[in-house]
Amino acid sequence: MKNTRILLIQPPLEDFYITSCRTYPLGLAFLAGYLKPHGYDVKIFNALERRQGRQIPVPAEFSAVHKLFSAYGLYSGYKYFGYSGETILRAVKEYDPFLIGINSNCTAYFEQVKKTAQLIKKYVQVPIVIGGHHATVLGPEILQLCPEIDYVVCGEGEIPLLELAGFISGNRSAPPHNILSADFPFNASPESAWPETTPGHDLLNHSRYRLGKKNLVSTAAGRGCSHACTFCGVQKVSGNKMRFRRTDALIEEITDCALKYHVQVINFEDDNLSFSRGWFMDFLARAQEIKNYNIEYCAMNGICADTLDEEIVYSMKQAGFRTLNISLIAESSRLQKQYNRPVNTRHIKNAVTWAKKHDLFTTVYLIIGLPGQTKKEILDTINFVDNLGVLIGPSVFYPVPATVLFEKCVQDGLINRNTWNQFRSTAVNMETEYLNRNDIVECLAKARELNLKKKISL
Ligand code: B12
Ligand code: SF4
Repeated sequence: MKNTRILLIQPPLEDFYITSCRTYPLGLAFLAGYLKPHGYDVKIFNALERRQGRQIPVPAEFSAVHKLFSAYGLYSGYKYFGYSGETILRAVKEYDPFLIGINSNCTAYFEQVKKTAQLIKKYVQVPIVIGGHHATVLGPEILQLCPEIDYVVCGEGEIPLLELAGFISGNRSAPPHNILSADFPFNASPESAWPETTPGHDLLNHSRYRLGKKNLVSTAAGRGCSHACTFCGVQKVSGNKMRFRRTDALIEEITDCALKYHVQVINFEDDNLSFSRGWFMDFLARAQEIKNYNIEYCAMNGICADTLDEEIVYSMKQAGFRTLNISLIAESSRLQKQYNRPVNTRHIKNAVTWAKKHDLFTTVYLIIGLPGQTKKEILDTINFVDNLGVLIGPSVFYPVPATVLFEKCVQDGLINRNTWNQFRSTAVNMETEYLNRNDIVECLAKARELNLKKKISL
């Protein structure tokens, strides 16, 4: 009998921290949800479902920042998160797939993708394909660096992976679209096609994904973002044309999750969930119709505050949202313009006013250490958010390959494009004429301290 098994792997990672409530392998779940009705058996192995980290020695390139973190009481050390290589290898041997897919979204974690591919290929001769943001933007370099990886998918993976599976199993003779490999020339599909599909939540172990005591599922209602913030990599994978799923399908997915897996929290990982007012209001109205399932909604990736109005915020509350996460990035209008941000302080103030009125717990995200940003501008942003009486969500700037800002940082000599494992917040790897590492970590600690005080008084 023909082998129709495809194994999709979320590899382990090494860092100072992990966001344990957001380890749901959503990209892989979407791929599985698309492949299964086409006759393939699919298994998802999420190494990160094992959330406890194992302390490992701090790599030399992070020892300076580690000392700084310790001085400010941030992070408890450098860790390996996820199942071991042996466990991954055992899962591969047991399942015996004809094709293996590995997620490679983050450039900083490519080393673990490479190690996983190398370990598998040492013992099992199965074609390996990777996809995700990192794979999309650095395909040629990846194939050169890691011959154990046979194929690299660029962009959304559903159609290319299905075509590749058909090609490898002999059901298709034409080379698949949007795939780099030594086997065939690159065959770009002009359309960034997303065949609407529902993630394969049935393949995941739902006791592993929790928010507090509640089972959590992540999903996405749409793809793409029509904005073009210069630091953001979203468009490279999903383009700038917003596409939303049918609300019927989404409501069915949510009801299914509630009934079959006792899910009580649905987390949207969309980049622009409220972009279309009509679509969003329709969804919120439909969500109110299924309130008997007691689902709590959240959008941890953030909602664009410029798309909100009081009626939307009220309807979010009515539907089951308890939190509102919005991104300001920087308070200064000069920086907002420089980074092409659609959101300004007026949008944030309005959203916070409505959220308070309708009792949504709000977090405002901001970035510390952007090129061109001064220490005063960071502290002004922190104080602006603090004075609104909401939680501050600080993130240290990390350069994302193939973005406008990344190229500018390389040009200005601020970063080296080849230091892949540095492109993460915790590397704090970019000092500018206005900011050194100490300033950045000091500001991060300041934001944390203000949050702690607020939590005590809330
Ligand atoms: C949700 C999210 C997270 C979640 C984790 C999600 C998870 N469980 O893996 C959290 C919040 C933990 C996270 C953290 C980080 N993230 Co993040 N994250 C995202 C976000 C917003 C959405 C990802 C998602 O689920 N999309 C929805 C699914 C359906 O799409 P997808 O994952 O892209 O999958 C599709 C394709 O990529 C492709 N594909 C994906 N995998 C595979 C595998 C195969 C085999 C194939 C064929 C195809 C394929 O097909 C899928 C379906 O079409 C993206 C931005 C974005 N919109 O892509 C950033 C993004 C992936 N993150 C990014 C980064 C850098 C990080 C951090 C490293 C930043 C930091 N703090 O240093 C941290 C990691 C910190 C840590 N220690 O955990 C960058 C990656 C850029 C890069 N090249 O490095 C992105 C692109 C955001 C950006 N700044 O532009 N992230
Ligand atoms: S609005 Fe958000 S998702 Fe869209 S380009 Fe800007 S940062 Fe990226």
